[in-house]
Amino acid sequence: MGMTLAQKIIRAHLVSGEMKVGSEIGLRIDQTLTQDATGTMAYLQFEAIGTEQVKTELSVAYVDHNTLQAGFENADDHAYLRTVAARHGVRFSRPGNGICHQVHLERFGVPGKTLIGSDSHTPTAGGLGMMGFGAGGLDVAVAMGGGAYYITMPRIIGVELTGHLRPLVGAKDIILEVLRRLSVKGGVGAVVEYYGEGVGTLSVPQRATITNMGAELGATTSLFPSDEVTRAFLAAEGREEDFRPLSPDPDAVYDETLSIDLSALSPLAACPHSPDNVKTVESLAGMRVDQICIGSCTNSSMQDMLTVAAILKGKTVAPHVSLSISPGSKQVYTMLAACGALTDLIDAGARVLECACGPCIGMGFSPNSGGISLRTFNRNFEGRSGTRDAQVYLVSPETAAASAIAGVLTDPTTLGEAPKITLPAHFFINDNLITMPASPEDAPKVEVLRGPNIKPIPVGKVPAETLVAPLILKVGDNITTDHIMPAGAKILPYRSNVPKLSEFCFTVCDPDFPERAKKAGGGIVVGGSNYGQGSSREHAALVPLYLGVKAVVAKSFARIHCANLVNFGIVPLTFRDPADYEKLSEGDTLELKDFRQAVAAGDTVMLFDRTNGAEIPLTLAFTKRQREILLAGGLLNRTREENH
Ligand code: MIC
Ligand code: SF4
Repeated sequence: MGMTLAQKIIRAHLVSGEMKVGSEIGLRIDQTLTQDATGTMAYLQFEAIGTEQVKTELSVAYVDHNTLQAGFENADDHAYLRTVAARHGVRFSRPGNGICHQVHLERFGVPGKTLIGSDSHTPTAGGLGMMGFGAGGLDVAVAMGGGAYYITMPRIIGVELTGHLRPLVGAKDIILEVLRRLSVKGGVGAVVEYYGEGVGTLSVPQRATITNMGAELGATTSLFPSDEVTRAFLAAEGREEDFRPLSPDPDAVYDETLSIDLSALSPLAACPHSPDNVKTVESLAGMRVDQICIGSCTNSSMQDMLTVAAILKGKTVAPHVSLSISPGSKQVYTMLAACGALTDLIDAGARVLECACGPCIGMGFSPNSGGISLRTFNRNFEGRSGTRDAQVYLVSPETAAASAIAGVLTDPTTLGEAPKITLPAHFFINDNLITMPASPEDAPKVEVLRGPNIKPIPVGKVPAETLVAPLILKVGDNITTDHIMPAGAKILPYRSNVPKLSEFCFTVCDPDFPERAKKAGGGIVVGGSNYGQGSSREHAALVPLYLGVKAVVAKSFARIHCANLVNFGIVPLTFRDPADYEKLSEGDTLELKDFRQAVAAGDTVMLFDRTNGAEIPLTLAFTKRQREILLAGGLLNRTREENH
């Protein structure tokens, strides 16, 4: 039986387990990346593990998230990252060099290799035929130390692309169509693999827009083949030697398939507050908009920026609209300047920002109260923009640019002729903002700088014999890590200061949660389905751990968050019968008898609600490895035990 491309790359990197859908496999990791908002924790953990030099082929530490320096915290963290990277064999991408996923695609991604990153959009690399996974910082730390990365062997969803996009319809519209069909849960447990004659019509950055937002499907990762388009991209980056052709076998068998005729697609928009709440732009056209943001790791390539510049050239942004543009990397930014397109953007009234995540993570540019913001980003979760009652719509750069001029949501295909853009055959290459690490001989002499904002990491505890704890919070379906541990310009500076961060935990759902949790000395959280979707931030586990959360009971969990809970010794439990969710109320006292025994070996544990007498069976779906981690009080404890 033929294999899909994902299966081939997995087979080539398999270090443990069986390639049977649903069973745990361990993968050898060739490259790692971190970004600053998750990187400080990742390197603190790497230091705690005690490995001197990274054992990967390549590891890069990026600074792209916490770039507004409204106090000393972010700058201190940057200095820590710069020095800890130099000390341990990690390349350092300085602030100003760009967004991790865009820069990694340009300068480091290699078809057929594996990459894990402490950021959920690491699957962007799938646009190059590289298998990228988002992971918690601790998993990245372990991989930097040469350890395997564990996932559940995914099923493969094959997406066949036929035809070609009409002018002014973008790659964003393709992935919004996939999201419309599959939903934010549709990719859970799966790799989404693209194939078919339509693939060859898409550039690498367009493919990367699509694989990037596979994260919003809940997918383990997404993948495109590596073909002549990939070769041309790598050649333009001066790295043709990294090219190798990769494709699925002609008789590859997919577990599920769907087919998209690119020629039939029209511009789409994901409406508030979920990336799968997709409607046609045509059906929403005419809606007044207040703000438009173009950029983010999803849509900030040279191709995107040139398209936007061509649409804006000679025009003016509507008087009531504020337009921000963040190019994805220094490479894109300098090329825009060199070809004059930057002038067109500035002249039209765009507020051009530095090449970083910026508004995507609420690092500035929050909309006005109740404001309508169109964004070319990948997430429109409630409150993420920094304005709680803002209404965020996710759209293509084409739609964003057309709407910026009109001042109302506008279908770009109604503009007439598509502007012609020409991409340079050779990109501008200057890696001067990537600092090489010290040599292994000089590394011990590097002083690692730690500012006062860096506080110790909380350590997990072993599960109680019998757990008796209050139900301190009950939430609904699709709770994101932005609900659990909000981000934004005010909170992100505390990513290496868990005690301070804890003041904001779950405040999007309930402003009193941190106080209540502290008073109760911790407890149990109950959630609905797809609990913990979204980002890879392990702070969504670390901070609840700090507040004393012992277990989370949910209908189902998102992959990365579930792994993070286990890594920090918080036990994720699922309802055997989802209807039992209704039987539990906030404030109830819950009892889990023989809890430790169940974590060690059981597949079921009975939850007894002492307040109303309900008895509810819960499932523990853990592998032997995960049970060992939980019994050790977390992965850090276990890895240290193994190393000493
Ligand atoms: C995000 O897009 O939510 C982030 C910010 O990039 C996160 C990482 C983080 O919380 O630092 C992600 O996607 O993993
Ligand atoms: Fe940065 Fe936004 Fe991409 Fe996250 S989704 S890495 S915040 S640009």
